[in-house]
Amino acid sequence: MATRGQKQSDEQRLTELHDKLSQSKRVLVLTGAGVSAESGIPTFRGSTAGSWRGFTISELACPEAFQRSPSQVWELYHYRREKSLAAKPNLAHVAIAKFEQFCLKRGIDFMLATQNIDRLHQRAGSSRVIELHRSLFLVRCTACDSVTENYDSPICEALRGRGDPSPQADSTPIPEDQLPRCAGCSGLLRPYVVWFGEPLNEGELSSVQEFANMSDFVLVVGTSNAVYPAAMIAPDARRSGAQLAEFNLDASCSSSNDVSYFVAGPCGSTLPKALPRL
Ligand code: BJW
Ligand code: ZN
Repeated sequence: MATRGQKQSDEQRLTELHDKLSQSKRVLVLTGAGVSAESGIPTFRGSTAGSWRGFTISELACPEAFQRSPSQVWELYHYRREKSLAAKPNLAHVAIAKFEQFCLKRGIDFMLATQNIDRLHQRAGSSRVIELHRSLFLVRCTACDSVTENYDSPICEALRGRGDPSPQADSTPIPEDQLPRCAGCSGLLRPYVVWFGEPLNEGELSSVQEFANMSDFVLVVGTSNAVYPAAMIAPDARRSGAQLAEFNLDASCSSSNDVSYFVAGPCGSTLPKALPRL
């Protein structure tokens, strides 16, 4: 437990960070699953991790799993789509959106890059979000490759009521012709997220890397920084001269051993104190 003296110095550090951010010229915010944890969306790793039928994310978020069982992978993503649609942005998403407005007004270059696929940043009012791992609400046809946005709930009738995360849930495979299909060619659709072994959008990734490497500050929020290439962004920026400020429940998953500010605690409470707003 923090002593009174330590609490005071934590507050002083937050005020110092707040002042430095208002004087910055360029700031990148990089977020991960922890930013949505207070909206009720489970993380993949750490104390807030959720589990879907006992699988780890790397067992299901890969092309091989979709090839083996498109029904199982669609159940997982249907469950996560419905959960995200029902969730509301929390105080952390709002603080980031307000900070963007502040930066715009003050002439500070601002970029938000997220590993999240839930679109809660956009719903909180962030205007331009780079979605490094794309989105739950994009689908791609496995036959004609067309990519479309899709917010249908459920995405197809056969998935209605399916996707229960409990290991005892009904896992009878849904026939492929009843899974989400392409409106153009009737091919099987897949969730258009970045799975393990798949490349991120090269142009977007390099624009984030370039921006990070020229930033005064990189704010690393709610990520275990365990998944590449996103995990390289903050340490590379640090080597290029950016200061890092990290917001996480747990100090052990730091993005670099050279973090200027480590702000421990739920980011829905810490970010509103650290980020300037109008
Ligand atoms: C709070 C909080 C609160 C909680 N407040 N904090 C180099 C070295 C080793 C391996 C590799 C490498 N390069 C590539 C690899 C392989 C692989 C990889 O990184 N593996 C690692 C596991 C080692 N990477 C890839 O395969 C990537 N592709 C690639 O590199 O392609 C190369 C290529 C080039 C050319 C041709 C072909 C290929 C793709 C990675 C895609 C990962 N996608 C996933 C799943 C898909 C989307 C989805 O279904 O969601 O994305 S994995 C999963 O992890 C998801 C997340 O976006 C990602 C990151 O997780 P994140 O956001 O950090 O969440 P958590 O849960 O890990 O952490 C949450 C944190 O929040 C915790 O620290 C908590 O403490 C904290 N927290 N509540 C503040 N309230
Ligand atoms: Zn098609």
